[in-house]
Amino acid sequence: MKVLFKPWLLALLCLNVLSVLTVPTAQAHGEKALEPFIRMRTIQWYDVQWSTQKFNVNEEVSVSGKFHVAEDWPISVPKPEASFLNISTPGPVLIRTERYLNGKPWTNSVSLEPGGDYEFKVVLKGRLPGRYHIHPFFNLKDAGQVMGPGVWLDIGGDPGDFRNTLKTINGEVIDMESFGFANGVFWHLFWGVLAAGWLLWWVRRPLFISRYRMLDAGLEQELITAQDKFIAKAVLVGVPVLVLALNAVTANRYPDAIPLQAGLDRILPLPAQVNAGTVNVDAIKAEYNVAQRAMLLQVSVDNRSQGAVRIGEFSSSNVHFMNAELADVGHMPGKDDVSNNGLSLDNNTPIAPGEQRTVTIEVRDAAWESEKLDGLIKDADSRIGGLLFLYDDVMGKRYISSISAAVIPKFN
Ligand SMILES: [Cu+2]
Repeated sequence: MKVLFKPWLLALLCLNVLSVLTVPTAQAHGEKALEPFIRMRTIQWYDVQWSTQKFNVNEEVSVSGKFHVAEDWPISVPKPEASFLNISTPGPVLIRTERYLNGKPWTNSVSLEPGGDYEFKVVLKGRLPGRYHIHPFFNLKDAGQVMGPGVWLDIGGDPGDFRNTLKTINGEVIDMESFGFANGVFWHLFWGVLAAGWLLWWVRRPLFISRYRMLDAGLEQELITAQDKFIAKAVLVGVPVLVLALNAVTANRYPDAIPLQAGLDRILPLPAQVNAGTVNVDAIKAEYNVAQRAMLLQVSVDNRSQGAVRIGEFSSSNVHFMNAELADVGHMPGKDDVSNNGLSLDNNTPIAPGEQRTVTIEVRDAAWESEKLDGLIKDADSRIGGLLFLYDDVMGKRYISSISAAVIPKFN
């Protein structure tokens, strides 16, 4: 075989390699695709952290954190009456072994209460080695997925070492990686062959046009033979009988089985925070300056706590805007998508106990654009939502307020 040198092919190849090399390391996989008002005003994640980001196959890792369910839940998003916390992974690289909500074992979906705070923990086990981008996320029934903060996990080791055995209620130890595999393959093939055979039985004969002509000629009696009718009757009776018989065989063989659960777990939100009512924050208005990529939030802070508080952070859609003035006190967020020093106040003096102050917060950062949060002003629901973190450094306390306000865009 003669190999021809094709310059255009080489050029194409170079271009390809170049595009791979120059691709930015940040990867998007849909977390920014959801409308900003859903990302900002449904599940508000905070304090999310991983026990480790480097581990081996078979080793356990846990992700824990909290989330607030926004009071100002968007009107167009169905209420979180059935919600499931899951982990987004590129394929079966981890297995989930345990999951908790507010310290309680959590198997099914749960109904979340707007205004409530919850604490979660998910335990996972490494299955396939590699470097993966992983998020905890919520599946909200009829609304879709709301992503939590993402991290990179490095799983080392040998995939052959992976063990996933468990003990059944009868005391039998089974390997979950292969248990029932042959059985599953057999039944898929069995029904597949039966269905394909039934189709072929009809398809092998002349099809639409010729049958239509016969119908037109009044020969419909000849379209279906006595043999066709016999086979149809055999299938009609045989399939249900087979299903019922095999079901009886299975039930007999595994008498102690727990059915797949389809109910809802009932887990109430954490008791109202001790700080509730001690520092009240009310958002008055919000203005977004498109050219400056700056959100101006006017909030009224009513400090009824015992100590002076300072605004340290505004967090929305897993973006943490930190008050640069407070960076020294070490309120750094967890390993989240973005964190920065984009927050500044018109008055940085601590808000004294008993003081009621209207504060203008400027959150100026390219993240509004890069995280596609500025799409808010083009939405039919232009309301911003997020968590405002206030700190009492003397008492070592943190107060969290979920705020929301309608956003007025400014174009100059
Ligand atoms: Cu991600």
